[in-house]
Amino acid sequence: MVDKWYEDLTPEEKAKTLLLGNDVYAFFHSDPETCIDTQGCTSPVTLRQGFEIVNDELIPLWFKVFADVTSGDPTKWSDLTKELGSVAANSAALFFWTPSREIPAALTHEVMTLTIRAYKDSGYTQLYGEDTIAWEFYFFDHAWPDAVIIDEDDFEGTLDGWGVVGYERFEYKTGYAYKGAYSLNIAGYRTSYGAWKSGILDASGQWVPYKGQYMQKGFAIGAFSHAFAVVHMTRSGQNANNCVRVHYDDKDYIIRTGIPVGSFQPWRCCAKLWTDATETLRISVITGADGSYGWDDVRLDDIIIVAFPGCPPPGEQFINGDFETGDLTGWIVEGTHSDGTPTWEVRTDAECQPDGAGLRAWLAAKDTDPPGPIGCPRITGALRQEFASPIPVECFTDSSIFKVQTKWGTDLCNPVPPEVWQLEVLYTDGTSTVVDLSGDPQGVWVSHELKPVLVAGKKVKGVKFTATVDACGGPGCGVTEVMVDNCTCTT
Ligand SMILES: [Ca+2]
Ligand SMILES: [Ca+2]
Repeated sequence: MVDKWYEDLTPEEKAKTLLLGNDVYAFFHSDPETCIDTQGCTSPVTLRQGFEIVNDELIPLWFKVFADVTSGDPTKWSDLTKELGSVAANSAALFFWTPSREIPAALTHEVMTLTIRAYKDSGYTQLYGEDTIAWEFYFFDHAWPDAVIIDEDDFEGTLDGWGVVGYERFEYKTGYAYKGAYSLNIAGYRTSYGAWKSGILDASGQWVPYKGQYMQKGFAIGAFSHAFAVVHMTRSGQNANNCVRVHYDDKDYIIRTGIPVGSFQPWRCCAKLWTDATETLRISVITGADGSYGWDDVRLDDIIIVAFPGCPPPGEQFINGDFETGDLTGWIVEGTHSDGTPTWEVRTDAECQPDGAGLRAWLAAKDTDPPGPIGCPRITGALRQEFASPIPVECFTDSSIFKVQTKWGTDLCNPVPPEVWQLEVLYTDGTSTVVDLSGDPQGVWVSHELKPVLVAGKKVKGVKFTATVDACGGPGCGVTEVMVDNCTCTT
């Protein structure tokens, strides 16, 4: 099965090969960086990593795989240890390691030390030898609210901008679609006709896609923290373990087994991409079992390039946080007065902060608004702003600023405080941190520091002010009012 001796491997191949003894090796089927798009999966997901164990010793050996989560949450994993069974002397066998992990709610990066041990007995007590490799996992869901779809191609009557090098057939056709009615059909030549093979043997003797044949497309990916390619594939000739090879620049990932297991037909294969650059992504597939079967074609569909926010570039994240444009540019108002005008507006304030023209956002009930439970006209309105891209809480450092200034007041002749007066820090998962402003002293501007209230692990989407106020003053007596000014956020 193995077509090279360990001594013949390249340094790159040796780095990915475990050496359990002088004549005992383990070859992994995929590169030690696994990306999993959990969209549509039920928790926990079962992963599948194949590896070939070669036993060129003169005795049979028994093998066991262990994994130690060195960065991440080991309590979310199960079946990290597996007894694989034996390999006879001068033989090789294919094994699958199938751990499970609970699906996380946010982009998760975990690192393991994977160890394979060889034993001289079926009870796994007499150690023959062992070796380890660091393995990285990325879990994400391309449908999460903070996921940014850079590109999605499902070949519905178009090649969606993909070009091709080396394949004989490269066209959109009906059938085998993951999404819509069409998928991308790729096929190569018969090797007997003297053309390139789409598959080559790797160090373990397994077929992998040949890098010289590929489809390609350029992508500009901005300053995100992470980006991934998600590829759906089916009808892969006769090689049940075949998947795709994703390469760009000097990166070269081989992703061969269906991960996660059993959830998808076709298979879903994911790879980590670059960020903050424009590069050409290349995808190679094996057409047919090993490239020698001729017209065994494969079908790809729904290729998604998805990115997740990183820390924003330095600078103010609020638009018009001081309202000095004189209007509510950058802000979204929820609610209207009974006369149809928006609940929040921009007004001057003699006591406003000394910025610009002294303008601030303002809400109070109008005489025409319907009466509330205490008989006075009442209004409820919200003022919201969402940042250009969500900000992970981890981006806020000691030198970051995230604060707002608020004020509420009534006339002394009828001092009814706001029924509701609050600020929410909004997160991408739909939750928020509520800061109750109703207890603030009346009639003075209060600065609220928001960094201390942020919840670790979340991504900040924006802020929202909500007030319910009554207008109980008669003529000349004024109203209960709430105000916002000087919102600033720099990471
Ligand atoms: Ca399609
Ligand atoms: Ca202002």
